[in-house]
Amino acid sequence: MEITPNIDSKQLKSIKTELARFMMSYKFAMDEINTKIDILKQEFHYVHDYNPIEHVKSRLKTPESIVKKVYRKGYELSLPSIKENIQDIAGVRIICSFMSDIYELSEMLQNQKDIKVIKCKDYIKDPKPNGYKSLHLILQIPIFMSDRVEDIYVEVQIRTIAMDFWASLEHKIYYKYDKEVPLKLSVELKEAANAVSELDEKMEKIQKEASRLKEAAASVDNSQEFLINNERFYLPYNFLTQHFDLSK
Ligand code: 0O2
Repeated sequence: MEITPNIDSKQLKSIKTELARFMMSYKFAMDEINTKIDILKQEFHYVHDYNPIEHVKSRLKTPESIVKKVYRKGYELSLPSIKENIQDIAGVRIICSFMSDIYELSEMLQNQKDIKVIKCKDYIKDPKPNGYKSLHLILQIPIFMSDRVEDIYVEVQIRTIAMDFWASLEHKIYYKYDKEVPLKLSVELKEAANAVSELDEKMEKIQKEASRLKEAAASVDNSQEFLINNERFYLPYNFLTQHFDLSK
């Protein structure tokens, strides 16, 4: 026989408020990281003249899946234990164009003063046995609320479009077979992961070559390209050398 604990409406209301406040702090932390990423994206666009971020996805783990993870990992079921042990309640995934963008963005985030880097798992240099590649960061960020400051964990996954394509498909197959993927499919997925890595390396090379050619072209036509407020324009070098202090 199931025993239903006796909770009166006042207690229920107070539990609801506490849970809502708990989840809200993760939403704020996620929003904060998203804003930081958006600023980096815009700044990167100006400095490097291309957009390194294809898109950003974020999600909050549902209370049900938090509780499932607590049981699966054998942690104590209490809010302080959840706060300390479940570090991916707030998750942000950044999809980049090229592999080098991943490390550049990761550095930019890690160098921000209010961010504390708790863990960095580099599944790109050291892929998972199934071929999974991605850079995972567990960051901690202070959230300033009306009556307190909370340090909140956010998991940031950074990967290329190709890595993301592979991971989404693998994730679907993994759940389709209820986590018991037939050997033949695992082998094929591993081969696909190798093809993804080759593609990423090739795209990186093409990108480097394209920027080299662009720089060479700019030096031949004696002008420098500028991108300000999304408008591109060219100024001759002799104008720049005459009118700007280049000794700085
Ligand atoms: P969801 O819905 O994406 O959040 P832990 O997080 O503590 O359970 P671990 O192994 O330390 O376990 O975490 P890790 O390696 O940082 O991976 C956590 C997340 O990375 C997963 O979240 C996935 O999003 C992604 N991930 C890790 N390995 C794989 C993989 O082999 N294939 C795919 N497609 N994704 C992977 P969740 O919790 O599984 O789910």
